[in-house]
Amino acid sequence: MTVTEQPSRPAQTAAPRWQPARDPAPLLPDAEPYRVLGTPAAARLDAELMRGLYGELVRGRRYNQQATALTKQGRLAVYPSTTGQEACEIAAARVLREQDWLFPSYRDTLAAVARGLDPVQALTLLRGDWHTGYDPREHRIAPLCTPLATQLPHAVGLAHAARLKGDDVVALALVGDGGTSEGDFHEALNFAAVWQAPVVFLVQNNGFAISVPLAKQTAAPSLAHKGVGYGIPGSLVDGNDVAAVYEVLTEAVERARSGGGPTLVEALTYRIDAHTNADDATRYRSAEEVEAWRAHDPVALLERELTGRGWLDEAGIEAAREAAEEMAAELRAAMNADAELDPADLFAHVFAERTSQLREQEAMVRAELAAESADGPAAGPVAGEEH
Ligand SMILES: Cc1ncc(C[n+]2csc(CCOP(=O)(O)OP(=O)(O)O)c2C)c(N)n1
Ligand SMILES: [Mg+2]
Repeated sequence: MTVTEQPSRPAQTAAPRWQPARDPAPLLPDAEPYRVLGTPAAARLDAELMRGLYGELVRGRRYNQQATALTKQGRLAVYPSTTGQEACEIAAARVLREQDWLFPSYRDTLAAVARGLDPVQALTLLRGDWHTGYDPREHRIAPLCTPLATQLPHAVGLAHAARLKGDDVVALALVGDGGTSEGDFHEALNFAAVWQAPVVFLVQNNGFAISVPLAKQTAAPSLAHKGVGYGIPGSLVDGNDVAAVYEVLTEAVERARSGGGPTLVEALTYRIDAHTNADDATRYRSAEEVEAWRAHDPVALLERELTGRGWLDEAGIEAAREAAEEMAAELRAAMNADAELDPADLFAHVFAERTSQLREQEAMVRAELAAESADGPAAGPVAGEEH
């Protein structure tokens, strides 16, 4: 006797239908990362746009080298380099309009610089000089975010609010592979999808979260697949192919702008340098692995394509290098000047009303500074503080 034949059971009603509300197939990323450079698709590229991106990549590479050198000279406290990841950084900055917002992580000073921020301002936080170092509203660049993935819900909130107000604003948020394991990643993607917020998430999968390789970070088929669970299209792209990243992000930004909702883009790339200057990457990865990725270098990939097509010549390469050298020289000079800092600023911009703990800490710092100074107290009362 089958279960349905049992006489004591009530008449069987039709099982409630629960079907996926949406067909997941269109949300799935392709199996292979999208590429343009070195493929027939490169023939339809805009030569002028690509030459511009090439100049920015060369400048970006030089910026990474210079900032790293500044850590060795004691002029920068810490620098998380994006050497090898320049294509993602540059493309992310370039696909946005002026009114849009960029939400960077600590690694993404280059994206901020490519969006037009003064490199010295971009490095202020990493130099340990001041809070953000720039006015986020002026540049439409959120503060560089050190707590992993917390920039993502902020991006969603800003994008959703702009949409409610009828403002034409897209938010593009950058996050690392490790950041996708954070609760904030989940919350941000879920809200973004439910609200259809105009936001683009760009995961720079550079293979590692400090020393933790991706295989120990996730069992997902790819990070782009994570979008499907939220109802967000996932897209996989070669993160060292600037033409491909530019195209995929442009499409995602346009979709967001036209009311089509969020996109999750996973860019496959590699962190050529250590996590920061304080890290020794040889302890957890092989020289062979690094060399293999050096052979897939974003600057070289584009250079090869452009010179092969006759879109870039030696003079063009030289001009890009000279412009990059000029930027590096300016950055060196600016960073070699000592910043004038008031230690009391540490306490001045944390809360609208200072807490008793902050007041105690401030008094402690003042006392220490006074003790160190032969001339007596180091600083007067802080503006706005009641004494
Ligand atoms: C909430 C939080 N937990 C831990 C850390 C310490 N931490 C700093 S960077 C990092 C690795 C992040 O890796 P990933 O997201 O892949 O970014 P990448 O540094 O590779 O760009 C960790 C664990 C942090 N900053 N914030
Ligand atoms: Mg990483």
